[in-house]
Amino acid sequence: MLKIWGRTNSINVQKVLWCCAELKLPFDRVDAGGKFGVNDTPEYLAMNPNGRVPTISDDGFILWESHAIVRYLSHRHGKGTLWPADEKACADADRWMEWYSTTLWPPLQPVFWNLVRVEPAKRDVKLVEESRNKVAGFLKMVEANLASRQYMAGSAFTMGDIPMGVALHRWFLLPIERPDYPALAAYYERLKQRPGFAQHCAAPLT
Ligand SMILES: N[C@@H](CCC(=O)N[C@@H](CS)C(=O)NCC(=O)O)C(=O)O
Repeated sequence: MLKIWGRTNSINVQKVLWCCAELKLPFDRVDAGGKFGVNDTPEYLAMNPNGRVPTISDDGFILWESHAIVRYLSHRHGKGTLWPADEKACADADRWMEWYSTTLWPPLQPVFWNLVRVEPAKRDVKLVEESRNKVAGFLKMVEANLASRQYMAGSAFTMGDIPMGVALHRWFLLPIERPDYPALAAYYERLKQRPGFAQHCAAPLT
């Protein structure tokens, strides 16, 4: 059976758990990272020298990096659904996953980190405001993309919606000023209806 190492409040672990739920894949999960430790042990580092969560073992095949895992599982078990049959739709979904990593998450991470994980007196307020502004600007692109489609890569839910969904959950729950993006808000509501999101990704931010 598929084994997943990672704490459930990690954005990167949540992507993998949601992906498994969409694919109806059973798995065993081991708490790791944060207060659980484990990811600094020699055994874990032998699997994942990056020392981060998530890591998976698929019958002994070890893989880490959340997007690589989502792509692997989607390709293996979700051809025609999470992994679109149409090559162009597939590249489109993949593009948004890359964009999350290179563009959206780098400024969203410090907003999340400062407002959720750092005690108020130690927050970098200037960085939060600069980053909040950048995120708002970047999400305008997503708002435009969603003006003509229900999901990031077209009319169907794909792997490209998983990183976007967990990022938007943080954006909508953080105590920050947000521009009004109606297509984005409707999209987030659609994602919230998905049982896999509700089960693994909808918790308050911790
Ligand atoms: N690019 C990696 C990032 C992994 C990562 O930074 N994971 C965080 C949790 S979201 C982590 O392991 N933090 C250390 C810890 O939890 O102890 C991925 O997408 O899997």
